[in-house]
Amino acid sequence: MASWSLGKALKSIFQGNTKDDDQPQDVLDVDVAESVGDAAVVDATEVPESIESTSAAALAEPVAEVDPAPSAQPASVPPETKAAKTPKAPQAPKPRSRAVTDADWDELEDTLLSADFGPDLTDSIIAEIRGIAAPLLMLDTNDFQRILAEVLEARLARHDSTLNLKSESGVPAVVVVVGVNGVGKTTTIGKFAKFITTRGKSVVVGAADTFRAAAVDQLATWAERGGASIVRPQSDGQDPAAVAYQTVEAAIRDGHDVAIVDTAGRLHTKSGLMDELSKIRRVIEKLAPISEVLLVLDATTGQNGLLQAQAFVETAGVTGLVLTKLDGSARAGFVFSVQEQTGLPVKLVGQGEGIDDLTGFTPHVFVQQLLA
Ligand SMILES: Nc1nc2c(ncn2[C@@H]2O[C@H](COP(=O)(O)OP(=O)(O)OP(=O)(O)O)[C@@H](O)[C@H]2O)c(=O)[nH]1
Ligand SMILES: [Mg+2]
Repeated sequence: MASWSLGKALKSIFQGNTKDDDQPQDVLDVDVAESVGDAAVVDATEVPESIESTSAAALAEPVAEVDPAPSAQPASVPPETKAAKTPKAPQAPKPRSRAVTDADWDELEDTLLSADFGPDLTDSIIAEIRGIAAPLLMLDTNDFQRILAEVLEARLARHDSTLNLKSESGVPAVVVVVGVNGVGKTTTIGKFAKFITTRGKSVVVGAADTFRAAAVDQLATWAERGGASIVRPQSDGQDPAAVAYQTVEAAIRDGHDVAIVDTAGRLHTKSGLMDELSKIRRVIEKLAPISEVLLVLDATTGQNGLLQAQAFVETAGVTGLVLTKLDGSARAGFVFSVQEQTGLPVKLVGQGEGIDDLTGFTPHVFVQQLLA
């Protein structure tokens, strides 16, 4: 687990009143919420009725914070206690406004760079925040946090994270999962299957990673955890495209709602292996349209992940990204740069090795978690 946290680092920027401690504080106390809008207006916690073509917000529900149950009241209250007034809760002091200093901007720059935003994105985010902050002259900590959150959220929201899982009568939604070796494809398929089956849809997974015998058993284990059926290769090392075809065929025959095809990890630089993905797609499309081609990226790989993304986008017809291993990683900047540089939306986020450690991607929820 990383000891450095982006959320804490971002929160600590623009704290204190180093420059203006001696100035009168009510000179210009701007309520930025009115000027830039309140970043917290979106309710991302609504659970859609159906997962078909639904926003991945459903997967991203933050665990509702529930107030602890009120403790039982005593049966009778002594008279002196009845008369006693409830002491007022101490009020948090109002944050004091001050100008943003060069030191604040430097701190923000260092923080974003440390979190893997990369120099270009860091510059552009800071320029945007400066543009909003400049006319306001004096800000307090809350204003600064709100502007930061709004800028980050708006950038993420430029991309549509809606998962396309529409199945038509007799034709399943087909999802193909691709990526380099070890990024978390098979694990993600298990978690994704669980999410879908939990919502009453049936799933079949196809073991089109025929490269390693163990890969089939690994997928079988995840399929069982996720409540999905599995189509295995009919012989060792069978053509992956044939397994993909049989998977969709079985989905149609058995009336499954969703078919998810696992593929072998492959180096994005090996053109022969990349061509194999095109073949898998062509063969599937003889039976059903492909709803999603999800590229899984390991969020801890940083810039190399971007190179992978560019290669897969060209050859595999990727429709969305899954970022795995974001748990315990300080590299949230990767999420921003990968979306901006590939133009592809992040649709799912893996945050652990457990069956439930997959969430959808909702910019508002993601940024609130970052700044928490
Ligand atoms: N911490 C963490 N580990 C993950 C996550 N997703 C996958 N892993 C781990 O990453 C490792 C590789 O996962 P796999 O699902 O086998 O990856 P793969 O892409 O299918 O690998 P190949 O089929 O060999 O290309 C396993 O040890 C997983 O437990 C995640 O979100 N967080
Ligand atoms: Mg695998």
